[in-house]
Amino acid sequence: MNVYSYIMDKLKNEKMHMGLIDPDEQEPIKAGGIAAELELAGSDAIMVGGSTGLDSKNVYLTIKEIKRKVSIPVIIFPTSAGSLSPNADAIYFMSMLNSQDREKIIGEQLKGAPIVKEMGIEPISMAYLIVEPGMTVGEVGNADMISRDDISTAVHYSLAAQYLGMKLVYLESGSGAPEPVPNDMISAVSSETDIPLVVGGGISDVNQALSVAESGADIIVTGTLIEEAKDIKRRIEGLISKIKEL
Ligand code: 1GP
Repeated sequence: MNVYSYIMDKLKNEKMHMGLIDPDEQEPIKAGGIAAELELAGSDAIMVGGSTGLDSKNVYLTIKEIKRKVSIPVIIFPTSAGSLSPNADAIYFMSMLNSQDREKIIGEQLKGAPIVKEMGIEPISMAYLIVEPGMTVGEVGNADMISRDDISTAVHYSLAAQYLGMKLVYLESGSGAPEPVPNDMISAVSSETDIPLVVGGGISDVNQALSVAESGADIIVTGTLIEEAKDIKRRIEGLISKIKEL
């Protein structure tokens, strides 16, 4: 399966939801169960990743269990070149463009590129932009965070990503952020750029997901909401069906 084509084909007709599973948060077998509920709820792909150092064996075992349970694509959302695994369908080959560390912009990618080639995983080039408050990923990534009212900087980074040939742009306010990326920033980036816009961080209910999607996000990512849900399918299926009605 070519995951990029799958994403682009789906986006012709509807918005997408991707559920984020952090391999450090549960045993692989449980991650498989969570993924199965997400697929039943209508999620379009499973992203596997976290903000802090992940052990590649754990990533491998988690993806193995997830793939046993679902047919939707499993995409690595990498922390570093050390957290890659050959059994994923694709990897977001991403650069934190607003990091102050060369390592996060091109260093990990330099280490990861030959591993991705060797493993034969499909790379999907993505700009990763950290918006305040940024939470753990903003800190770990030493991001020169985009202020919540600095819409033009968000647009300029996103345009630069497009002109560099990146396939997706991800506006990230950080896992567990008290609020998602502001709606006016999402709508400005969406209207000024031509590549699909992924938005995540702090989306904790249907209304927030809906306003993020209505503002112009093409792909909505939720992680904490899934981790905290008692009944994942019930909690997520309404959210997914609402964004797909747009
Ligand atoms: C983190 O954007 C994702 O990289 C998801 O954030 O955990 O707040 O849903 P949440």
